Formats: sequence, C-alpha cells, structure tokens
Amino acid sequence: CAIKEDEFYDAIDASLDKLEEKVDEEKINKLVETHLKNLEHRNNEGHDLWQCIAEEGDLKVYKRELEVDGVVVDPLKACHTVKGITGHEVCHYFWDIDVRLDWDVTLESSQALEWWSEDTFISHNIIKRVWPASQRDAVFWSHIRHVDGETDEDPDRWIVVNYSTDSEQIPNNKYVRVIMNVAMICQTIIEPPEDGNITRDNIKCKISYTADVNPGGWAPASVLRAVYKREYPRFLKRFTGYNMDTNTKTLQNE
Ligand code: 18C
Repeated sequence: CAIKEDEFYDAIDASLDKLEEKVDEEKINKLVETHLKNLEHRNNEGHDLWQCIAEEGDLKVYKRELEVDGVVVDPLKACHTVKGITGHEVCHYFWDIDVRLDWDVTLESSQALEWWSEDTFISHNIIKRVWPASQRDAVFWSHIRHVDGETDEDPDRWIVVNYSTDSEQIPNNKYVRVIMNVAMICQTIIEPPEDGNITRDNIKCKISYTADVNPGGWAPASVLRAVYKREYPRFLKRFTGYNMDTNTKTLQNE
C-alpha cells in the first residue's frame, strides 16, 4: 500500500543520510589525525626543503615550491608564538564564522551554508579579486576539536581544519574554485608564577598553521607567489593581533 511505500523510501533516505554522515565523520577524523601526525614532522623538517619567506619576531612563514600541471600549489606552513592568549581562544576565532571577516581581509564575503554538527559547518567564501586575474571562491567545511596532549606531560591541543567540499547550493560556475586543506593547531604553554596565581602574563600560545591550496584556473606563478608572500604573513600578523585585541577587551570587561 501507499503508506508502506512511503515508509520504505523514507527508510532508504534515512540510511543514505546516515551513510553520508559516517563518511564525513570518518573523513574529518582522518584529516585531524593526519594534520596532528604531520605537525612534528613539518616542524622538524630541514630548511633545505622549506624556504623561509617571512620572519618577524617569533613568526616564521615557510613555503615549498610545487607546481601541478603548471599551477602553483606551494605548500605553506607557519609557526608563531603569541603571549597572553590561549590555544582555545586562537582556534575559536579561526573557526568562528561570525568573526571571520574581522581578521581575514582577503575575503569579500563568508556565508554559512549548512551545520553538520555543533563543531562543523560548511561555508561559501568569496575571495577578493586580484585584478586582472579572475575572482575566486571556496566552499569548505570547518571543524574545531580539542585533543589531549601526546603524553600526560604534554599540553593539550586545539585544532581547526578547513577542507574543501562541494555544495549543491553553490554551483561551481560563477568564480574560479579554490581547493584547499588548511589546518591551525594550537597549544597553550603555561609558565606558572611562584605565587601560583596564573594570569595572561604567564601564558603563551604556540601556533602552527599549514595551507595546501590549489588556486584553480591559471594565474602567473610569479604574481601568485608575490601575492602569497605578502598576504600570508599579513594574515598571520593581523589574525594574532585580532586575538590579542579581542582578549584584552574581554579581560577589561570582566
Ligand atoms: O586560512 C585563512 N583563512 C581561512 C578562513 O578565512 C580559510 C580560507 C582560505 C582561503 C585561502 C584562499 C587562498 C586562495 C588564493 C587564490 C587567489 C588567487 C589570486 C590570483 C593572483 C594572481 O582557510 C587565511 C588565508 C590567508 C590567505 C592568504 C593568501 C591569499 C591570497 C588571496 C588573494 C586575495 C588578495 C586580496 C587582497 C586584499 C588586500 C586588503
């Protein structure tokens, strides 16, 4: 009868949804695991492989030159240590779409499309145009997670992964689509004072950022590398400055 047929199709839809959820969850877990595993490796890799493109105080930005089919896909990594903020705060601001445009000035807009869970959502991001190249956009999920330290002595970690995906809501035909796998991993280092009263003066955050980006389409390698060399350090300085300003304000208001 008709009711049974409806129920049958609903059951199929439900199990397909479950399957999709499971695939996404597995993929997220795998990526988180890989980023954490690569962290040590990436941090300790020799400078013969990585070229330093910016250094300012504790901030260091490195790239490895790589082209695939004539497109620059240079992997990029950066390390920074910032006093007075926690790993949770830094990762939260990197993940929170409500404040994304406050610090990411390379974006024209950023719109949440779908929430998969309370720690994971998909967004559509339109990147500012670099004239005369075509304008780019990116659709990616953003996931935030708290992870224990490797041993009881090691500080715990916060990680955010931004990873490209497709969305039926945003057809890939208006802009050139950027594909990316970006991660930010943070650890709070506490140096307890003698009186045991921990304040912001006693904490610092060790930040590790990696970006594997395929800009899509075609753009002259030299121009692209020049844009990256200027924009990545600028982003990291602006982003950590944003964290400091926001948290100083929060403390003052408390
Ligand atoms: O990780 C960052 N931001 C995250 C959340 O916002 C997220 C976003 C990543 C988008 C990365 C996009 C890089 C694509 C670049 C392609 C541009 C092609 C231009 C062609 C040039 C010939 O993970 C921070 C990302 C910081 C990225 C820095 C480099 C990006 C360059 C983008 C160009 C736009 C320049 C606009 C200039 C604005 C000046 C005020």
